[in-house]
Amino acid sequence: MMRGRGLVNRLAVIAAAFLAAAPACAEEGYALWLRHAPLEGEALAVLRAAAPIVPVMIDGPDSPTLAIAEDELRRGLAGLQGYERPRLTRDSVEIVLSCGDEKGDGAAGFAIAPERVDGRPAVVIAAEDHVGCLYGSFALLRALGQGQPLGEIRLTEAPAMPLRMLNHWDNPDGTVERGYAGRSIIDWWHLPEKLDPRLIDYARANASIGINAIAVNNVNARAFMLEPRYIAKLARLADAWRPYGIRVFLSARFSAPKDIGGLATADPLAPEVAEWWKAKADEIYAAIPDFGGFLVKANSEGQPGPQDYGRSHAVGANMLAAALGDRGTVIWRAFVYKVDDSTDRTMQAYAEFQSLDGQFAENVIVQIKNGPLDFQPREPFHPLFGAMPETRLMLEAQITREYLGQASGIAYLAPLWKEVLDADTGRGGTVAQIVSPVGMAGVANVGSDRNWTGTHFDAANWYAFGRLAWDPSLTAEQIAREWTAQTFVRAETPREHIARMMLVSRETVVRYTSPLGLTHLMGTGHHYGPAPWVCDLERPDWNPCYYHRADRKGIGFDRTAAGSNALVQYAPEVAAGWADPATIDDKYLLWFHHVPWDRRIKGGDTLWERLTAEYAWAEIGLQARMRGWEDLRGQIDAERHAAVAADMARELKDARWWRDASLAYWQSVNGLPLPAGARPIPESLEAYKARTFPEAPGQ
Ligand code: GCW
Repeated sequence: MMRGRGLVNRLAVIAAAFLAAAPACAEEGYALWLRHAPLEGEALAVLRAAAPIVPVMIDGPDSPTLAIAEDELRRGLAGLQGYERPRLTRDSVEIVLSCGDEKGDGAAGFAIAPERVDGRPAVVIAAEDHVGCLYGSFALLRALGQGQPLGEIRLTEAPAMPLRMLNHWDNPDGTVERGYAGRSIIDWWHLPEKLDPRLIDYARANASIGINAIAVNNVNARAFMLEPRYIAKLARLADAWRPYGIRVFLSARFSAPKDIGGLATADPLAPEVAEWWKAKADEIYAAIPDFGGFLVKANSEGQPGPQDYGRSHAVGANMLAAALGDRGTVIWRAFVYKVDDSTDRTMQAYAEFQSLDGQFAENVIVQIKNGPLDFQPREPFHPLFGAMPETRLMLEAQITREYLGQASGIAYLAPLWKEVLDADTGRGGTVAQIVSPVGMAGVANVGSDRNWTGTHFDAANWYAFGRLAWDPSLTAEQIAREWTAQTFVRAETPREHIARMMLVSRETVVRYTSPLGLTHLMGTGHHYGPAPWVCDLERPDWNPCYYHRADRKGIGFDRTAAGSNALVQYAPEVAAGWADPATIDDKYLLWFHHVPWDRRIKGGDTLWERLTAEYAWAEIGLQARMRGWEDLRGQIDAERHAAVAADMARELKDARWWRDASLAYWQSVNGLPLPAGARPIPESLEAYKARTFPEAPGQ
């Protein structure tokens, strides 16, 4: 039965919506893509005529989730209609939410269609459960926000992946590992009594793009976050986010039974250890009945794990999985490499995990970074994708730009993630097809900065991550367009301009940091600027020299059969495509091959000429982008225009630094002159080497 509101009630709600929707005074980016800026021209006229501010009807029982959906629609419609005084007419289109069960996670998605309800025109958002209706409400606003007329919106969508997750690398003291947008948004000190309202806005933004799981703390985890006082804090977060369809996960430290449990061991085969985890899980579920489970970084970069007791990853993960039972999931990371292992680092995860295929419990997911190294500006896809058919595999992406300029400049990451998702593994499908039955996790890039992500354009990465986890077949271009329309500007010309600028931005970063398949050349620790000369760190695989292998004759890492033979970890047809330096796609050339400086490569230039050109193209591209942005002055609000212009200026400066320092170093190795006409390098190699950055964030 339709539950409508009485007229008086409706007017009261209209008034409240009207006040709540008072326009923000400055464009600081806080509203993200939920800005709902007034439509213009015909789109505005159509919406105003069709759907005066309020009419949202709920067909069926109410719930906190539906109250949110209703509120979002009201806010959104008010914003899109330019806060006009509402007008109810007999012909007003009503938005009807027809939402089935209160319980449910929205997995069945939603359908939106114009219909007649009780003889009146309506747009019906139908779903099997309330979260589905919430997703549908946001989808309706997204379509309207791009200027689609209300009566023409027909959508039927369901998420492609069950788990659409953010991994926070936030520490309980408020710092964020690899965080570049201020401090953690989670104030553990004042929880559980005080919940920052920002955490509700956070849930809104996440729900609007379909994110349904959040691991709240750093994978380099502190054991005390499993203590009762933290469980109470976590429960407060879970309660706040539940109506938004978001489940909480906790990063768990494998040695917790020893660290906080008073046991002498954390051996996964010791009965008292298994009992300790079981009791811990029971305690968590008593407080958080829908707790998602544990995310674990084990035996990686100094973290404890089952191998400390001679047990495999599978044994460790399964012990935790048994503690959770059918209540939750263990997400076990495959990001591992060892101090005492001289195998090519990019081969170590495969070497440790592939043979464990089929040994992991049903409620274990193995989470694999997009590439075999570590979130570099470009990597080939991880060879474990497709190589563990009996294991649930999930993709881990990094939204925070640890190796791509952090919160400086612009790098729109959807093209990077698409490159991986669309890669054909040669073993049962593309990466997207392999992970779709499970999910995707992204290392979050949000912090306490007013605009959430440090730069305005970094919000596009958060947005794009959610959209791709919802539907990996979306193109980077589509996502850039829809984000731009909702965030900056809807008009075709400037919108296309911005979308195009976004689309090339990551490639530009690749050009000046990691051209032609070079990788991991960033400064030690902070991972910001260039340091290809670093060769003497204790662990060989922390040195840029380990990766570029530049010598007088050539540069690049030979991963063919003559070298580390990393190629053998890929399906034969994939490996064949990369095996020959003459035919491999240039973007992976130096990842897989050591190539003489004077070798002529595709296009006819020598490697050295081409390398120097890559840096120059990046510089030219950035200059053109700055001019293009200048042309948008007046079409974007002044605050954000100025902030982005400053980001761009910083990136140009950094790209020159990357080019100058890198070329100075390569020349010191190969003794070659710069090609004729190249811009001279302003400082000496020694001067670049001497730069230090104690103030660099996120370490
Ligand atoms: O990229 C590296 C980072 C570490 C991080 C690690 C990981 C959380 O430099 O800061 O630690 O990856 O993914 O575990």
